[in-house]
Amino acid sequence: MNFMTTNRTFTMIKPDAVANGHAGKILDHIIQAGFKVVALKYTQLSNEKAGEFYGIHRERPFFNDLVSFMTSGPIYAAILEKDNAVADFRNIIGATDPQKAEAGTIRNLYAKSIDANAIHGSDSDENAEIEGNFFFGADERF
Ligand code: 3AN
Repeated sequence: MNFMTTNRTFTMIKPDAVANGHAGKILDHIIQAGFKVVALKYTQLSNEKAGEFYGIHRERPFFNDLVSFMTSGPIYAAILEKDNAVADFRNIIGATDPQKAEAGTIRNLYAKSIDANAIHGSDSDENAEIEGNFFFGADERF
């Protein structure tokens, strides 16, 4: 097991949350929950990059909508550090469908729908490392 990755996760504050002016509050929520921001980037995904990032969902009916949505405006991408980062972060963002997200979670507070759901969080240590490397070069993450 790699010590560095077990304590890290990857997130994107999605275009809906950025467009609605929620990025600052969401970042503060994350920091207040005990996560340290170890890499941060404001960027907009191309169709190609979004398709690659969500490649696992390519055959799903919502794939095209997901790519259009994720390329519709700028996002914040970040690598976060905390003990038990992946699971703890999934807990503070809440369920994929904001209607099902527990009160006080980021999706409950800031998301409107299952596609425009404000935030992404890696679902495993392995994906956290892949996704972090996808957005950040070796000189941008420490
Ligand atoms: P999560 O982001 O909670 O890990 P995933 O990885 O299953 O969820 O799905 C990736 C993204 O695809 C979600 N964040 C959401 O934007 C979108 N998505 C997932 N399931 C659906 C669905 N049934 N309908 C529309 N969009 C979906």
